Amino acid sequence: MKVAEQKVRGPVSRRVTHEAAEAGEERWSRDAVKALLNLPLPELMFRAQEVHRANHNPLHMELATLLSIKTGGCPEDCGYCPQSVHHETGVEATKMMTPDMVREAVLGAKAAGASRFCMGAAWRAPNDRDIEKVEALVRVVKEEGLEACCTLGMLSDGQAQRLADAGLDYYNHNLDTAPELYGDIISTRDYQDRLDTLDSVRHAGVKVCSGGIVGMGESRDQRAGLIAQLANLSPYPESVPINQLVKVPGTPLADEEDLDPLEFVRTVAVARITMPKAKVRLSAGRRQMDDSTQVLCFLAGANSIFYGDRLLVTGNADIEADQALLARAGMTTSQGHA
Ligand code: SAM
Ligand code: DTB
Ligand code: SF4
Repeated sequence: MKVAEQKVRGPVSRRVTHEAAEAGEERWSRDAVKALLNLPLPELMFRAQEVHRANHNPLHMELATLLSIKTGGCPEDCGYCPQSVHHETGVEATKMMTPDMVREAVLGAKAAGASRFCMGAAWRAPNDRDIEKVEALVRVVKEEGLEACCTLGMLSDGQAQRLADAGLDYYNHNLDTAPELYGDIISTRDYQDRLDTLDSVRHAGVKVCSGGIVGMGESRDQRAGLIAQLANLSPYPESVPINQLVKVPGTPLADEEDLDPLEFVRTVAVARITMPKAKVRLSAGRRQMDDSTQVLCFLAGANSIFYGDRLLVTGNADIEADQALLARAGMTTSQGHA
């Protein structure tokens, strides 16, 4: 089958395991993904462009704005994250935002041209009282006419259903890295917990947003392992954020070596080829990336960016700089030409 013809297919499985991929119940083997990552760059970019153009308007860029609705004080020990209580990063824990605070942020994002609004909370897993409050926040986003996304940690089936009933469009929960590296980065939950939450989200009828982080010291083979896991979800995620590690002082990964930017571009291209219809989002790390690398990522098939002055607690690329970059590249957003 030609890569451009790869389709989302097959029934939604109730329990996805990473052992299933290793047992061969998969569309994309790690070796096949690695073979794509190993292609000469001109060949890889051509293949990614073919798939991108067969499935999307290559000029269009989605703008998604993030808001941290409950910051810091998280009991998990994710090695990359400034919001964990296990790391001394100077991030102050806050209470959850009110619907009025969220509405103000949504109106700002809408005025700046965003079409998707993603609310993040520094929780291991919300409790049912938290979910009730988030339902009200989802309704605020929907009232203002934006797509609503949340990232709140692990969810039960019932919690995912309540968010679905409130109108949630997407739930973000990243696999973050390859299964065998996961335990070196996070010890307080495991890979299967992540897959189980994605399963609950999928079964509640909420679209899945799941991706990972590049630049945490992983090998090319391990980047292939992450992409194969995502691409073998059945169906694969509708939205795939590819984050470059933001090195925050005080986190265990603060001094990680810089990754060759072309490795990041390759990862985006392979996400595009293996998940043809997904929105592939060039996510965290754009502030630290030069314009040319970002444009290479657009050419490799990235068709969404986080847009707004902040990610969750760290700074993002400036809105004016993004508008200028999209205009220079001749690209459009849902508001028309940038
Ligand atoms: N607490 C929830 C969870 O972990 O699922 C939701 C928020 S959490 C901050 C969402 C995602 O942000 C993480 O899974 C990770 O992929 C990404 N992230 C966190 N810190 C990052 C960093 N320093 N650089 C890049 N991505 C990061
Ligand atoms: C995702 O994949 N990246 C976003 C979002 N989902 C929630 C978070 C990036 C966080 C970057 C570091 C920070 O500001 O906390
Ligand atoms: Fe907590 Fe999420 Fe940060 Fe992990 S990534 S420490 S779960 S906020």
